Amino acid sequence: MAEEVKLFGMWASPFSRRIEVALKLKGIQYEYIEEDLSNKSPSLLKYNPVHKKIPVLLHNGKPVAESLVILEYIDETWKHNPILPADPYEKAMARFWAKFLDEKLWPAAKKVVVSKGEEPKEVIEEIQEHLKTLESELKEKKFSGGESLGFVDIAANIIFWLLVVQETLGLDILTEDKFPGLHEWYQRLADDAVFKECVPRERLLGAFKSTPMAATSLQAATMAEEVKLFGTWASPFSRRIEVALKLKGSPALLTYNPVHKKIPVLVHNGKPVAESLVILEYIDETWKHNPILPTDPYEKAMARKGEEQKGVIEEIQEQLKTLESELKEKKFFGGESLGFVDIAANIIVWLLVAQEALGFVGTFTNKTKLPKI
Ligand SMILES: N[C@@H](CCC(=O)N[C@@H](CS)C(=O)NCC(=O)O)C(=O)O
Repeated sequence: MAEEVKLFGMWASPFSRRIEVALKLKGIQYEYIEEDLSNKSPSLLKYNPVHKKIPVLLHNGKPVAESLVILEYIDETWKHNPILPADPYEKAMARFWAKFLDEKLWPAAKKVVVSKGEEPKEVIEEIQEHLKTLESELKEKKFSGGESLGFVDIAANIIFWLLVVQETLGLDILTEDKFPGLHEWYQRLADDAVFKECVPRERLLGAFKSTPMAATSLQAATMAEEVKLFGTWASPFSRRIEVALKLKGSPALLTYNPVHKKIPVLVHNGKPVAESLVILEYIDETWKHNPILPTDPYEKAMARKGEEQKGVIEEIQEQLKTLESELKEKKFFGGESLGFVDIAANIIVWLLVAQEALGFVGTFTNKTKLPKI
């Protein structure tokens, strides 16, 4: 049987571009399926029901999700042109730095796009702190597996997205004089033929310059009051904001402009505000009539806490449900004996303790709700 390799991706996503780099480096033929993330295909939802995100690699009918997991899968399946080092310590270090890129640098870089509209000083400092860490690690050695691209180089493609953001917003975050070591390294990456093919710089610049999010970050506050809500009809989070705006009474406050990006985002006089609970408070403080939050500071604190807590509990329950269905009839995640996931799942014990300590016994999980867990 011929091998079947399919990649569900999205052109602008650094995560799906990582997989393309790896497949091209290995010379693996694959079928690429472009996803519309505002209208995800049934296949994507079927193959990545947990995160519902691209990229997903489908290899002979078996789906693998999460870009770093997919990279390792590719490297173990097709062993030529290795991406990860063979030495266990070197390998651990490569995984460590890839994780650093995804868990530290990327979340900070994302914040710059949805920042308050003025120069996002704190966010820039946070990003530069991470870049400094990366630069000093680079001094010690090259990340890459010697002369060819390695795991960390591939994961570090997010740097090119950061460069596009900085160019679009006219910011100086990562420049040659600030980070000469990093500059030299990413120039080397940019010259690599496979890498070049998988960083759609020009297209990203074009798309990014035309998104309302970028435009609103750049534009100065307009004269007339302008309020836009970016949302989707099905999201309870964007519906929250609609309720608040309607409560404040002026239909003119709300100009619909549904963009299926990260939602909800409220744009007031060119300044974007994200996160539904943060937006609710912003609305309440900006238009003070028909208050939403109590005036008493203690009652206000309780209202904030209650909302936050409800959201967190729902999120935990959702994730436990996913785990429960993954466990199925197995004794352990690892089958008959303890495995990798069981060991990682020790955090459930901490959750049970927290549940008891906070007086939430049975809220997160109990015998009837989640019997297998
Ligand atoms: N940790 C994931 C991140 C993937 C990711 O964030 N994918 C985004 C596109 S860049 C996505 O599918 N978003 C859709 C959504 O959040 O609904 C990975 O490494 O694969």
